[in-house]
Amino acid sequence: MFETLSDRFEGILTRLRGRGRLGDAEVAEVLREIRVALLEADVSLEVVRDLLERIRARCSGAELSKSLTPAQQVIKVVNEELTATLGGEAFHLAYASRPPTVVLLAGLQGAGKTTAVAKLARWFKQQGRHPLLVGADLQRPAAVEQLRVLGREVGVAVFSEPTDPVSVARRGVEEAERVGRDVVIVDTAGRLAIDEELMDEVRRVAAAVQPHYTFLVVDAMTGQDAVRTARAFHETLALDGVILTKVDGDARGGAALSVKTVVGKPVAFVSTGERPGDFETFHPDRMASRILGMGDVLTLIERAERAYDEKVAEKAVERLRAGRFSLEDFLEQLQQVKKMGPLQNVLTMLPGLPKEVRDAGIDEGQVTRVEAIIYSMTPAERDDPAIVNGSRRARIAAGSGTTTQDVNNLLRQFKEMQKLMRSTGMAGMLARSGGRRRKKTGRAPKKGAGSRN
Ligand SMILES: Nc1nc2c(ncn2[C@@H]2O[C@H](COP(=O)(O)OP(=O)(O)OP(=O)(O)O)[C@@H](O)[C@H]2O)c(=O)[nH]1
Ligand SMILES: [Mg+2]
Repeated sequence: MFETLSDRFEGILTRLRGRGRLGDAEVAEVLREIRVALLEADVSLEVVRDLLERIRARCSGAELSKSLTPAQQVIKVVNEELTATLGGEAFHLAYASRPPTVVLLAGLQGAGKTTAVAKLARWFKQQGRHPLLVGADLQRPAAVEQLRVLGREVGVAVFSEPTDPVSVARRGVEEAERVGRDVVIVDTAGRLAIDEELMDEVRRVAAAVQPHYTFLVVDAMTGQDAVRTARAFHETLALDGVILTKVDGDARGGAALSVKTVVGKPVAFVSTGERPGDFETFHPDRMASRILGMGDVLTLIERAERAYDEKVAEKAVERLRAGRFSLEDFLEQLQQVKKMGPLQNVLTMLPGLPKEVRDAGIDEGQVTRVEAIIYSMTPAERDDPAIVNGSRRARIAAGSGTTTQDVNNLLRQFKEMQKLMRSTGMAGMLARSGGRRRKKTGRAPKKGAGSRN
């Protein structure tokens, strides 16, 4: 999501950086370009107007700071206003003082409700909660079974019975109370379009369980339709927020940017893929930075903290510092990074990554080949790749089912990487990102890749 918009913005901002003083004409030109970029990204007209007006007002006068260049000022203003448009603060979920906290998910057919129920359950588990899933979609015979499969995958129990949605939902909450679950997530039936029957059913379910949170699940790929759907649902079902799914597809981002302004409720979570872990809290500020090509370091650090094995990370940093980073360490790091999700997703979050590199993409098959090659090396070779001579190369290639060319490439790239790490001081970088995080959360630094030095 947001690729095209992000490319556009990068172009606009790069040109801007080359400028000195910005006159009214220049500001007007930049605003025009931003407008085109937003409309292309399928952002609703109303939102574009509103956003541009706020940027214009702030760029043409009062708050210009002396410490920033004109271009930096414009970028700062755009970043802040974009953040506001995306909802400002990240969604904060407050638990019911008397558990269970009841969460209801609604939405059109195929939007990703059932998948999101399971993902949300996993998210709650990571917050230390004990959810129960309730299958109140009795429309499709397979719907409850689908939920049970997903529930098993994330290790969360599912309650359902073949009665009617309202009674299932009510009894589901009672069951949670009985067995001491502190969160209940109710999955409901979808329809092809908004019709009275659908609204009526979901309204009755809501009335029966009085959810603390009602989230609408919408498919980001449907663009402005998603926003219209959200508005219609909000009129009958007092929403608390939106769960935007399939943002891993080629959605242009218009929905994410329009929901808050048009519906008045923020995007609370985004679903970024089909796997249970592809789900996260929506952070407007990070998203804005990502759109502006500033990367998304915080999300990356958070994911790294979740996925990284502390001991492995510690060892790697030690060895990096000592200039003893070997292919063995590299292999371990590769496996850690793979745990963070598809490499392509990780790549798009890196700040300042040249567009060509991002577009070239990562060939996951290539990663598997690299692993195979390292597995075929002896410990001594992994420790000191310089000893890998011609006959060793041939042996490694044969052992890994690759060619000597592949082995050569890896060894060359590894050597370049070692050089790069020495010159950029990777260890120092890790320490810095940890410092940022510390400040933000006010917690003592956690031990892990993101905060080690
Ligand atoms: N790529 C991608 N696919 C997703 C995402 N979320 C859901 N899907 C897929 O979308 C399809 C529909 O998801 P469901 O969770 O069954 O949708 P639903 O809203 O429960 O559908 P109904 O119960 O029929 O109304 C499934 O194939 C999911 O795997 C996502 O974030 N990214
Ligand atoms: Mg479903």
